[in-house]
Amino acid sequence: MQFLEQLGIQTANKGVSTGTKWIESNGATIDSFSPVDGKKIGSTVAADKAAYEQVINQSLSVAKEWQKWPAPKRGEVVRQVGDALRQYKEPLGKLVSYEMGKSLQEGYGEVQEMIDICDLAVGLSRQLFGQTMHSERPTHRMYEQWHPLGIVSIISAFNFPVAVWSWNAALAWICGNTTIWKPSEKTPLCGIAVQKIVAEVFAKNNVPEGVNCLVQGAREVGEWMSKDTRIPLVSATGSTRMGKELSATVAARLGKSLLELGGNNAIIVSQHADLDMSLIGAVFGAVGTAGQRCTTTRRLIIHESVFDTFTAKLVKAYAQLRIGDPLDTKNHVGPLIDTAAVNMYLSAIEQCKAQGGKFLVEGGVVTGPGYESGCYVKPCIAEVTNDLAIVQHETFAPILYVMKYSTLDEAIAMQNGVPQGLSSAIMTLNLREAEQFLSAQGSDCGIANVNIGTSGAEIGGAFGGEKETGGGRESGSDAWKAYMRRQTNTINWGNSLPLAQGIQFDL
Ligand code: UN1
Repeated sequence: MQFLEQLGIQTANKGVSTGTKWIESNGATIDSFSPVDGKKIGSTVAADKAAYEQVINQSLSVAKEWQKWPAPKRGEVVRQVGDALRQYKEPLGKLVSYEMGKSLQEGYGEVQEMIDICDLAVGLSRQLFGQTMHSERPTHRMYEQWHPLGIVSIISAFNFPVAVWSWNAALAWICGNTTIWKPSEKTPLCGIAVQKIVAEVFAKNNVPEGVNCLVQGAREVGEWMSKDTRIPLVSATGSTRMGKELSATVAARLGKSLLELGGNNAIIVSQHADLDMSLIGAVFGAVGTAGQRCTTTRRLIIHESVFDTFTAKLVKAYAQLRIGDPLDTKNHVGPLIDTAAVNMYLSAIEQCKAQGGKFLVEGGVVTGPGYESGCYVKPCIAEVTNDLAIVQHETFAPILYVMKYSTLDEAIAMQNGVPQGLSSAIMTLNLREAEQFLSAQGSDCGIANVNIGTSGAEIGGAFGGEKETGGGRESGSDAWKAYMRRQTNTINWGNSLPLAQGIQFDL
């Protein structure tokens, strides 16, 4: 396949790198199979402890030097990374689509998201602002400044195999940190492709070897990182279960973690909604990325007066969905990541039925020519109540739960009545409803939208959520502060030393 060649992906690829150098490792072989056609794309090698140590030591040895680069100079390098990603958008988008299974449109969208964060980071590199305060003492000045942390490790998930890494990496670099990336072991080749693109830009700019590192591996490598006191910040995307373990380990050494975990996102469809517009938001939210986004719409909370009309529209729209090869732009829905995910989808459907869910659109595995990988499933819709155990749980698959409400208070309570708190939306043309949803007593999520679905957040806003979503914020707004340490400075430019709080201490 031409895109693999363009990206320098081979049949066998080393998996540990400090930039331009690729390090030998005796770790396990990680094979990458495409969920699109079940074929093996290539393989890589996980880091063993020695290779991991080599990476950490190299990264540590250059951290101080990189910090001395003025932030706008680091930003200039990130600007060039963005340009390189523009050049590689087509092959990289195709690899994302082929290795992960999302539609080609979404594969390109993911690379676009990388380009967008680079642009944002370039501007930010001149805006790492601290505040100044007025001192209570005469001839004193107070201000705060932001310093780099050191090494930032980034653990990313298969569903956004490149974009979420870039949100972290682009900001971490302009903030003066080095990064060590552990991509998902389900999408390792995306990591290799990106490593090569960035290495070329970094080398051209004489960025020290070790600022951008790659460490392939499974859970074990993540554990090394969480225990490693040389890594001040571990940023991780994945399941709530993983996040709970990782954050406990990082907290035990008083390190920082930045978590982006599960969502159980709902759209409230009010009787005052534009139903045609709501339909697009709901269907894309539920079936985009085959239901494998953290921001996927998992629940629709529909006003009882429009429930039948809206669910009829949904059922009709689902009948038109084309499931198949995501690289063929005629298709809407690609495969799930692997057959383990298919089994979880099937088990969730079983549990939903056993708990009383009534299917309006039946699910099931798609078989036949073109579906040999066994990873293609039918997006389905079940009518439920919010309290069902399966509805409270995030299943990474295109299963949409619909439920009825009669008052907005009740709808908001249902929207908030799950353990997760990532994204939420209301479809309404009624100002009072919209504002109530956005008020402090409204949605409890990190993201709350009006007349937009739950997925597809832009890079400029802070991304993340509350409760079991983990509380972290990445990408825009002031999320950069997570990658720096704050220092408060008080300077006395007078000729006496008055103490704060009026304390007298004379010698
Ligand atoms: C994720 O699913 O982990 O808002 C990230 C969105 C995308 C990012 C999703 N911009 O759907």
